[in-house]
Amino acid sequence: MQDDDGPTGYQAISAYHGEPADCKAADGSTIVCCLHGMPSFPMWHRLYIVQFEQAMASHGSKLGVPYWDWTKPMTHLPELVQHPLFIDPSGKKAKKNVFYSGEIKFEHKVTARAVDARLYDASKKGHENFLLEGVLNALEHEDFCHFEVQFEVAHNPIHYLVGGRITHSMSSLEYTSYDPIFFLHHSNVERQFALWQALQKHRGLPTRANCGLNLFHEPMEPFGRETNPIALTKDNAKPSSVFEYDQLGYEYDDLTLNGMSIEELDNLLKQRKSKARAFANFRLGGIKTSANVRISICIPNKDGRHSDNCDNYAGEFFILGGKHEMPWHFAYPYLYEITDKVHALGLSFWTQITTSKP
Ligand code: CUO
Repeated sequence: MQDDDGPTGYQAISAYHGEPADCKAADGSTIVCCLHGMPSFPMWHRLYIVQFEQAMASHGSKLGVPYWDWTKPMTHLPELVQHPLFIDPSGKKAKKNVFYSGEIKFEHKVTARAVDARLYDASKKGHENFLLEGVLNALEHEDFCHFEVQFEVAHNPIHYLVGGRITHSMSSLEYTSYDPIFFLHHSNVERQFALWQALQKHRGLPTRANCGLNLFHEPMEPFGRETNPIALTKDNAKPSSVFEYDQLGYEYDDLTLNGMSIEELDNLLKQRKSKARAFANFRLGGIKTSANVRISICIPNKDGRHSDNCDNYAGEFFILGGKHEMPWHFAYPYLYEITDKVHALGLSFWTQITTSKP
């Protein structure tokens, strides 16, 4: 597939998500086609994994796209993507590992990674693993639109922390899909969406969206175009067509999170929700770049209006963006949990606190 420069080759499939930009914004500007910062994010990326899997199948693969469950403890990237060469067991010869990097042929570049230690440190912190916490805070939402915002932001750190500050890497919206680890990451993100849908069924609640409905009956680009060689994604290009993924011809071997079954997860989420909690609340919009947002809690002075005490780190989250991104602005708030920090600072939940971005 990497050697094929045709419509089901690696270059063409990677370009569906990123550069060369091939879609138009409402104002006529040219943008990349992937949808971020809006309720169709889960459906666009679901279809994209199907596109990749079908393209692999057209080259003779009988495998599904492997998923990387990054909520589990880890000390390195998945073995599959780690090494530039592997030993072919049949011929005992060293062969190029196609999951190690991807060419970006139109720019004569190759993807690279600069893994940030925070990726591995996260899983050393037990229940404070922010990667797992982010997903739990998404799964607890019982309506699609609030879930979607949390879910999307929870997936951003993997991009940011794997790619680092390298342009042709996972951390750039325009080039992320050229690194093969992207597909392992998004296969898992897709599995998390399926998990939320399974949880919703278990809760007796809808698995479809309750917002953004105007978006859902228009084919997503570029899947809906005549030039798409994969009939399955071309015929199901509308977001409304991809909620039931079994109709797209795949299933998961495992719908657990960090070893927890749907029932166990449901119980854990109920427990978490039964306690008093504090959240920092953000209305996020695109800034045409990726970003690492650090949160500090400011404790107000006696006047209740000013603060000389803002040096209280409360956490961080990540944005994935790029200069050719679609203009976006979440219609629902992003909620970052700061309950433990509020307790640690000895504040009551009734203290008026503010957050600042230093
Ligand atoms: Cu489009 Cu992770 O969302 O790349």
